[in-house]
Amino acid sequence: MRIAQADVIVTSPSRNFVTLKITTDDGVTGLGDATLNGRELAVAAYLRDHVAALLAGKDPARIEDTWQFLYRSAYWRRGPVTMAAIAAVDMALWDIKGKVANLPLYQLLGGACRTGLRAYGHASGTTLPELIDSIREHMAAGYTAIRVQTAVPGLGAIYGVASSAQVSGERYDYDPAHRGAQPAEEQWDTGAYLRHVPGVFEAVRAEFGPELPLLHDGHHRMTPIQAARLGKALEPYDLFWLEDCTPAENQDALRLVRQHTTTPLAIGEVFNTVWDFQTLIRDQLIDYVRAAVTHFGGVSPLKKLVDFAAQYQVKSGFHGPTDISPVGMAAQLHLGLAIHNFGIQEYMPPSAATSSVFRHAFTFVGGSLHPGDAAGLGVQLDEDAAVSFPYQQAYLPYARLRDGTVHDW
Ligand code: CS2
Ligand code: MG
Repeated sequence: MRIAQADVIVTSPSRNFVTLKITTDDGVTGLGDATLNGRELAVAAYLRDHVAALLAGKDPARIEDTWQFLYRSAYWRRGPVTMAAIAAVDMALWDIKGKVANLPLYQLLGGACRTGLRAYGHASGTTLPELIDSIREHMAAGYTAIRVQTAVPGLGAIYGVASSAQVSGERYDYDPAHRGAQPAEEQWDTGAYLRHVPGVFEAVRAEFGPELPLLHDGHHRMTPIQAARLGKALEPYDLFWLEDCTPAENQDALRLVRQHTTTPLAIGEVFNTVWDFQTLIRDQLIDYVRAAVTHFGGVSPLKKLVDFAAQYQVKSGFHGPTDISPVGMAAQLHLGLAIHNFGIQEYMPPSAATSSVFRHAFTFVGGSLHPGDAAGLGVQLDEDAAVSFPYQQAYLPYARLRDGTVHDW
């Protein structure tokens, strides 16, 4: 069997997605997610103009060799665009291997370590009553773990609050990236946020009691000492995790946070290689790895990451927002089912339009996800439906402080 063709499919049901479809000379196909929010076309071009031709004639069964070839032969390594492109090839080859073996991917990765994968959902509110309603809605939808995001008094639209209207006028609801020629600018004030958030968690705990797992995303906005302060202030509310509390290009920054708080820390959705995690894991500075299969180079390197993390009792918490396509989500669920150190899986259900393009075998029942037992990844792409949703330019917002300084969004 040889790879005959590699096609890049860009579609926009509710939001933009980039998918690689590899077809073998026997007619077996494999899918891979290459979606990089707000920079989708860069990865599509990387695949179309530089990778597709290199795959023709290759043995699809040699996944690791192909991964190493794409990573090393490019000379220029790492980074979100390169690693999303390599990820799509890796996922597609694992999909093909599963179909050839007539086995679901998780069986090829060592079989199931559990019956299903606990998921967490995104509750949010501009006011406390709205937030509490949103938590109830997610619990009614089956979620047994809830991420809590809240508006901050005195600030307009901020990350993670579904009902707040962005500068563009659209709600955040489904996806933070908004269609348009320019990114939306938001105002940010870390002091106001730090004064507001602990009280919100106090109220949520008072309403829902001590057991409900609660998560919060700091979304890279605090300095290490601010993150330490928030982590400490949230300790009484026993969070499942505080995520992306500070930008972690400088991994040592987490030492200061760790020094001051026992609130569990999750980091890594913007990371692309194991080296971005090396110090964080080796020195026990985090508790969950947030990498996403699509931005981390695929199933092969993500498996190596969680195996490395397992040695330090660090668990998985794979990134799973709307900009990870159902192909990427399926790949993460197969891996999550097969690894021992599974922690939790983020899950925002795909919209009806997205599911009309990506028909997926994975299920969400009673708060638990399962990849299904279809061969390979278990996702089919309806190319006619995909064509009916052409690409639309969209950007993630960005933030400025009150004095106009650009800040992490
Ligand atoms: C977020 C994401 O889900 C999360 O944890 O950090 O929604 C993130 O903002 C988007 O994936 C960016 O594209
Ligand atoms: Mg996040």
